Amino acid sequence: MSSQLPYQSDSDTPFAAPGQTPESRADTHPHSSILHRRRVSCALGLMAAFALAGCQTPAVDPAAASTPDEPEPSRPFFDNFEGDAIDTSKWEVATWYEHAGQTGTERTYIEDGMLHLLIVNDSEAGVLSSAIQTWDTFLYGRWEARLKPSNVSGVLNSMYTIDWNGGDGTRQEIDIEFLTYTFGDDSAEVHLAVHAANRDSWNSDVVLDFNPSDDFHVWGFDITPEYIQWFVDDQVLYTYHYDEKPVTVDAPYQLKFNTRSQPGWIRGPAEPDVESIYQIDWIRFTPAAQVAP
Ligand SMILES: [Ca+2]
Repeated sequence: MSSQLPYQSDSDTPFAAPGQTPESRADTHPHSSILHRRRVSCALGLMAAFALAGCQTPAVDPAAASTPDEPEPSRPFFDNFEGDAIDTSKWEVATWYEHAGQTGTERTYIEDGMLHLLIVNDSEAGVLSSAIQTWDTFLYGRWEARLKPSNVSGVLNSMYTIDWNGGDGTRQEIDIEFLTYTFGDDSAEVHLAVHAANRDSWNSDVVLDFNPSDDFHVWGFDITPEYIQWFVDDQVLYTYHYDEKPVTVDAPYQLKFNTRSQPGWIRGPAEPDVESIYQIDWIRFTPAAQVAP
């Protein structure tokens, strides 16, 4: 089931902190070299993606890391969120104000091998939220994350791509968004969307026969030169063909998770002082050419 909704981009709110570029990119940083191969569905399209991407080899020298102008689309990415702290060579942890909430490192942390993103409607301080985004940029390939959204009604938990680039990007964006007010007994919706600056948005609410906050599932999307395909575990949720839709994704982007709240669309804020926790066990990017058939 799908429906057209008003523009609801995860990047639709300006980032207010002076001098900060929240969707910024790093100049140098190390890379994960872990590569996993699984699942399939679009090997031919992904092979084409690889051809278009120029068949670059993965970077192994931090000094050769990407810049905003030179994405390295064949580089894999993986984080299992082990240890005591977020790997800040891979991730920029948000500390700015976005989407009507104040993000902060104290609400963005690792515990029991999971990334935790906490949001609370603090009765004194207002909405205190959290967000994290890759330093690196990516293009065609498969994103997968084993995650479990919060069960607190009135918040949004997201996994999305964004070409922000300090405000100068295309703002092309691919979304998976969990609106927790839709969660019920063995039922829910997941909101899928594609946005870009100066383009109409596309949105779809896919009805699920389970509650995503009951257990961990692997959520993700394939991004190819021809289409985007969202999935949960081995189930395809939607295939978005560019030739039938308003936005084509063709620019490098960062991968971001956040949790936020607002009235209206998200039906927030949540009950005062109730902590909402979004957990992510691991995340992986498999470049197009390395997705197993
Ligand atoms: Ca983990």
